[in-house]
Amino acid sequence: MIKKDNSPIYVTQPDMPVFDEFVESLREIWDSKFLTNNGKFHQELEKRIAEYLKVPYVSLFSNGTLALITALQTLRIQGEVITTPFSFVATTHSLHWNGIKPVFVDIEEEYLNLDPEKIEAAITPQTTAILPVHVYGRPCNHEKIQEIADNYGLKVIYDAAHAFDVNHNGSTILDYGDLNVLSFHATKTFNTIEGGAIISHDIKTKQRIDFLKNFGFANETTIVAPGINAKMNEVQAAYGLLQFKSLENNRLKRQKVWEKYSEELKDVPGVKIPELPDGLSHNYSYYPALIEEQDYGISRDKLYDKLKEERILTRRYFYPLISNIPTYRGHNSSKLSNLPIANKIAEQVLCLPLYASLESFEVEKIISLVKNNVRENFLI
Ligand code: T4K
Repeated sequence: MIKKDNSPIYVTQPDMPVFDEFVESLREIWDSKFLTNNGKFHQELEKRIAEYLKVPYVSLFSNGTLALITALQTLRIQGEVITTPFSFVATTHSLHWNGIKPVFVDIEEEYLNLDPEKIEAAITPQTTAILPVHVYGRPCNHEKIQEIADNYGLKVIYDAAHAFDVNHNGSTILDYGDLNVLSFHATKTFNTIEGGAIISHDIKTKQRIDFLKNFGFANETTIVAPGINAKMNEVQAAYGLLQFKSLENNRLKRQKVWEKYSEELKDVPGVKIPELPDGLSHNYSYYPALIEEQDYGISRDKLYDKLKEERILTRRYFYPLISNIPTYRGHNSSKLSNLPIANKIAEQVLCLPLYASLESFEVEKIISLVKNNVRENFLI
């Protein structure tokens, strides 16, 4: 069966607010003639997000990448930073834009996050911070990471781009570390078209973040740092506020798709679904499946192509591995021998479509194609 209008099934689709309500907000912004620079909608959105996520301070940004770059500047991070190669390129690019050397450490096979057991061996006198990523919203081993950071006097900035509304053992994972960075890009479970935020734990830090994202202005005539322009505008903020109306409902819809995939794919030879840790209240933002060619019969890339032929546009998040792209592959820590697990996972991972408006016939179609490929190859 093909999608009704023959359009492709994307890996993700934005959750949209009600159009007429967005038009109403636009009218209000239009009439106010206040379009950006900490306007009414911006202030309200910071407040709403802080309440919803139960975090102390939120600073909104025009996108997650500028938020990451600014988070590093906020804490004056320099020298070397330990990070994971298994992420979206923006994680390491944020170091590059600050003149910081990334030092890649391998990931855990089970959770796909930075392996804390391997961090200490990568620390040098130049190391100033750790930049882990909660990949697909799966929490890092924060206790162990914090213990190492405390022992060596390092800062911890979490790239929490995928971790909006994820709680572990009853509290938000945005409590971990010194700063947390969120992305509100259109493909995220909470989106402001483009957007992002830094979550901080005290008002002084929030103030510094807010100066840095506004050219370094502390007031009309005082410029305290060479800040950048990374402000979220009123249209984005108004759009974000409308998302709260459907957040919970959309999460439940994604959970249903997640559970259906997991139930149907759990016994398919060569398809491994990384489990979620106990005690997790998840946002169900991505559905990574690991395709093991030997048992599945065809490679991950062949499956990707076959699904594409059927207009199902899955994504290989995160391939290529950041450490293998030309900008970073010259680093010592980028060697294959240093990152065997990340390299293996990057060759196997395929993210299946997952979003609230994905229809059940579409889910069925994806499942049956994934199942049929293995049957065809082994003639079972
Ligand atoms: N850290 C991490 C760990 C991240 O994953 C990201 C971003 C960042 C930092 C940086 O945050 P931002 O600066 O982006 O706020 C997408 C997103 O652009 C990117 O935000 C995201 N991670 C990354 C994982 O995914 P692409 O290059 O895969 O996007 P694109 O345009 O190919 O879209 C993916 C699919 O979504 C397409 O198949 C079509 C569909 N789509 C996309 C857009 C933009 C829609 O249906 N509607 C849309 O408006 O990077």
